[in-house]
Amino acid sequence: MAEIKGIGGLDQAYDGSNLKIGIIYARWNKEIIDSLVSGAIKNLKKLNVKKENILIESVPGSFELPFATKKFFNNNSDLNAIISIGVLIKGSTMHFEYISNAVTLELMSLQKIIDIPIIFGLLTCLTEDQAKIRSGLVLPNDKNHATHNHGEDWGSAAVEMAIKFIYN
Ligand code: DLZ
Repeated sequence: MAEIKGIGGLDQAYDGSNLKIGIIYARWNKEIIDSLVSGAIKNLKKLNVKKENILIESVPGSFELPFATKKFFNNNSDLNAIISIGVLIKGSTMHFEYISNAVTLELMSLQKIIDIPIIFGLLTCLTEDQAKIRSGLVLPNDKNHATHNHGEDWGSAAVEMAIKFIYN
């Protein structure tokens, strides 16, 4: 069985009680998205980010994430980090290849423009099962398959990045 890797333990204890974190997610592949967003919120709260300091917005699909992440920050410039979440699943056209690459590069370079960390919450999967396994969902035909919710790691990464590089 293939191992699903995650962030593992954090390198130190983090207290996110002074942080304001944004989550922006694309609504395609909703079941998987919901699990990832819940995972991110779970770990933000675990690291003491207050509920009222977690701002959440959605967009139709992953293609919209770079533009919307920038506007989200412009409208909430006190955010210390933003987690941009989308789930792209390869279909029978070239959509997946174009969007995966474009969104990744745009989010990467957007960090330099808005000058806060953007946590890369884009799953780029070849099958829906791959995406489910990486969002902590149980596969209907393989209940014993190991899963890992990457959303939880993204929540932790947002707090670590914000504390180390923004709020200190
Ligand atoms: C059109 C499309 C397709 C085929 N697949 C996905 C997907 O797997 N994940 C996702 O987040 N969005 C998908 N979209 C929607 C596009 O990202 C975008 O929302 C629309 O093309 C409108 O700009």
